[in-house]
Amino acid sequence: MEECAYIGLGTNLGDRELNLLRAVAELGKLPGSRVTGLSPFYETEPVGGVAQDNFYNAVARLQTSLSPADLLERLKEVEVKVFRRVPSGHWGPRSMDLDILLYGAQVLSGERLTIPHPRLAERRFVLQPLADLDPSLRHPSLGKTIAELLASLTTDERVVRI
Ligand code: PH2
Ligand code: MG
Ligand code: MG
Repeated sequence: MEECAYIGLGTNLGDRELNLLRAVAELGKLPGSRVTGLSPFYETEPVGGVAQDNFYNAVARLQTSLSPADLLERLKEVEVKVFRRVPSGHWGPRSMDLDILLYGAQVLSGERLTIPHPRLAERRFVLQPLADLDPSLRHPSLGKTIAELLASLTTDERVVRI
């Protein structure tokens, strides 16, 4: 069965725009998957207290027959093999971070994978590009739309469309 998944992309090392473009191309090559939407790219202030360079963030929509666990495994493989991502400490700089934000209306919480992404609702750098793709999309456990979550954010982290 196919599902519609939303993947968050983030990079703050190397050529950030090229990294995003390469990551989208890699998503399109995943088995049983095709990219059906891509948000604008944003330059965003780092969130989480680690002093580091600004990120470029975007969100891609992926129609996929991969299960959540298989999709996660494939995304990790792209991070490591294509982007040579190395451990940089919790929330440190990264050449590419690929996170499953939503997977259809599924809600699951395991040791390796929690869907929806647990910090989705707090992050402007995720909500803004998600809203660009579909503002009426509903968060399956909070019951609010992406547009509502974005409107209720109280933080003012800078998110600039490039
Ligand atoms: N990712 C993090 C931590 N902080 N900040 C921004 N602006 N963009 C990110 O993608 C990001 C972050 C951990 O995954
Ligand atoms: Mg992340
Ligand atoms: Mg990640």
